[in-house]
Amino acid sequence: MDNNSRLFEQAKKIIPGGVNSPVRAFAGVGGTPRFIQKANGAYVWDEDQTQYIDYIGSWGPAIVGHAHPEVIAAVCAAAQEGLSFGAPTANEIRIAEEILHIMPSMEQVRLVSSGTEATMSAIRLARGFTGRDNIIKFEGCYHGHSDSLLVKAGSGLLTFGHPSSAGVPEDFSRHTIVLPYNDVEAIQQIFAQQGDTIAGVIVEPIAGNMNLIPANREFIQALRSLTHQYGSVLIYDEVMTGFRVALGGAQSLHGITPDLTTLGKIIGGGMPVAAFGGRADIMKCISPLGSVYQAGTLSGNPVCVAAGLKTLEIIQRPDFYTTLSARTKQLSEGLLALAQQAGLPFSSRHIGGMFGFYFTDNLPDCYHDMQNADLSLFKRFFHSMLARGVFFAPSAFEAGFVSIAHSPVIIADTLGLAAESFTEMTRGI
Ligand code: HOZ
Repeated sequence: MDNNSRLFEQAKKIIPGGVNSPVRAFAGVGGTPRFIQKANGAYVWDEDQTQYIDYIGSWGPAIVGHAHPEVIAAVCAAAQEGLSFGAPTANEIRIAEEILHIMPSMEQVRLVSSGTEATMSAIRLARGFTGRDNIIKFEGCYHGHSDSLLVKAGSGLLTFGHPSSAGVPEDFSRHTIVLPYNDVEAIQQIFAQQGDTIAGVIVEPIAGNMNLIPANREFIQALRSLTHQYGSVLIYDEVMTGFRVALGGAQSLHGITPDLTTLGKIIGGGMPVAAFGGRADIMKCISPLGSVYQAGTLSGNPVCVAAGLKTLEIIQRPDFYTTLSARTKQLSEGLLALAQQAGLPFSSRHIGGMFGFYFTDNLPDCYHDMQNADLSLFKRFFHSMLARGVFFAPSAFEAGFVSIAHSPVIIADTLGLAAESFTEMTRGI
């Protein structure tokens, strides 16, 4: 038995499903999860010493490549000074200043440890600020696993075909109104009916949890103007897209100023850091200034903040995003051309350092459209690429991530292997 299989069997006995986060279990594609031993640049190695070109990138954070020497040095230096103090540090001010500079819609920011904490806190804050209970989210968008947000969600919930979670009392979810993504009429209608009960609207402005579906301009503008009109809080969940689709996130591409923004992944550079922030008048409702409570022993952890600060410094170097986008385009358009040559139903899109592909000819615009993608073709492609040493996300519903360490040669290698996989797949159709 190989090491990955042996470890999976061992893990399943003591960890539910053998994993500490569901999508990792490979349940969406079948087979044995790879247990990762180490990672460097664009590559990861499993416990059988097999090398893979990695397009998961720790689900987004690894934008400068795995184990970037400057990030590792910053982490080691911070660790020498102590791992956690439970008291404020000067570097928390530096990273807050950096974040506010990159995302000017944020006038104040608070650090937390995970995207789930960030979105959960933003929702509580929107409710506390407005004194209203209802929130709106969109079908197929995933905002972490807090109770109010686990309704018709994307990511692992789509992967496993249970879009809402058990264990969420109906009393909680009845305050979550779920609408179709990119549907202007639906949002207009609900605001006309009950706009003055709506505390906030939370949206993935470019959804990365139903692969990669951008919100269209009309939809985004409707969200902004309706939330203004009714005094609701517009929350941009940029945990995935922040510093990823562009330095300033999706809001910089849309030219929209949300009231609150949630961040995660890249701001920790591979360590657990996330944040929520926005308008100062709203942020002032947070404890200790206001009555909305939120706290965390490891919030602003010094070692994690050191990794985040160094990562934010690297991504602001000249040409970082032009290079990253060009590499992502090379991959996404290359895959599309090869799949079309092979006569397979396929579509793909890319924004900044993020890409998505679907085994259907028409690019989906919402959760409903996604049902047309052929999941069995995805599974075959996933395994065929994995066997050739390329690691895509083990779910048809997760976006892919390119890092600055993915050189044009590495991407060309990936495309060469994809050509083999597509040819292999056409034999079985
Ligand atoms: N929720 C993440 C994907 N959108 C998966 C996180 C993980 O398994 O690490």
